Amino acid sequence: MRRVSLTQYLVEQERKLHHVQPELRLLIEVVARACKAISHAVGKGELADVLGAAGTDNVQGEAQKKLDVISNEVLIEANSWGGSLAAMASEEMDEPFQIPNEYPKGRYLLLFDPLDGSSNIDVNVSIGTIFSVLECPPEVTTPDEASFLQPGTRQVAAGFAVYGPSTTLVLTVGHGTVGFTLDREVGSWILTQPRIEIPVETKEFSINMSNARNWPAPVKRYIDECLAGKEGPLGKDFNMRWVASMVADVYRILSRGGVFMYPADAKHKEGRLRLLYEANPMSFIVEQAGGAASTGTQRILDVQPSRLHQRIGVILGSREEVERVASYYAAAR
Ligand code: AFP
Repeated sequence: MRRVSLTQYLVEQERKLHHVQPELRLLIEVVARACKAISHAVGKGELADVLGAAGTDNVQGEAQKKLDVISNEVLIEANSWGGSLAAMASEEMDEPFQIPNEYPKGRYLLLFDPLDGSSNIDVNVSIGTIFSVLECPPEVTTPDEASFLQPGTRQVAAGFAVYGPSTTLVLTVGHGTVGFTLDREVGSWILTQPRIEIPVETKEFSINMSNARNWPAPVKRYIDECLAGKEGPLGKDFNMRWVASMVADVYRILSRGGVFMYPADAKHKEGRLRLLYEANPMSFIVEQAGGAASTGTQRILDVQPSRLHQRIGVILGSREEVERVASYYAAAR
């Protein structure tokens, strides 16, 4: 089999399809390189004293882990000097990060969740990094929060890395979704899934069942029907998985189908997941793989963000099931 590296893949996209500009290619390569460094730190674990709490809270009042802070620093440092970016925004930082004056500014905005699945860091379960790329509005020289408040349809690239049994990188530049695996000895990302397609229907659902008492009626209806199995209205037995790292749950859905749900509910009124750092990039990736992503009442990618750290309800994965859940929301209105 011909081994295609990330660089080669991006150069080929640039040459054949002209939809990856050199500036965007450099940006994606730098993010992927930072993910390698984070993967390395994650892999060392206890040996490098990177586990445990950092002793600080992020803007959302969540206790930060040492690896949250390290991953954020790695991404900021790696992406400050390349000249592709106008600014960055991170789930772990209150305000947008401005590119230091000593470096040239570029046309893109980078958003990231440096280490998704923090609760899994100390227990050696898969975690990851999620990123999204937008164009900086043309008239803006010093991007502020408003510059980042663009609907997910405006993303020019999105991806995520999973630090699991193998280290993988899923990427879309708006022309399908592809996957790479890190060859750890060589230090190179190799294209291992040239075309990811989510099966249209599924028999697997992914939700935190401990929130059941708080769910809205349409979600309760759908999960009750899944649990009813062959004898129920859906006529098939379902399986359930919940890793509590969105990167790992979405990776599984990209590999073998399924539906992932973290809806807005009575406890998480706006939803639990972050629109700009989690929901938008994952929805872009899932749609590009033939799946669907909805809040229950609206396509996620069409949502106009109102705040940088906004949260939102998320239902994504196999198209048929996402549409079924959305139809239950419509019926309940
Ligand atoms: P963190 O990034 O704050 O660790 O949260 C992980 C996450 O945003 C997402 O990756 C999981 O799907 C979800 O939260 C898990 O939430 P619960 O702990 O409520 O199940």
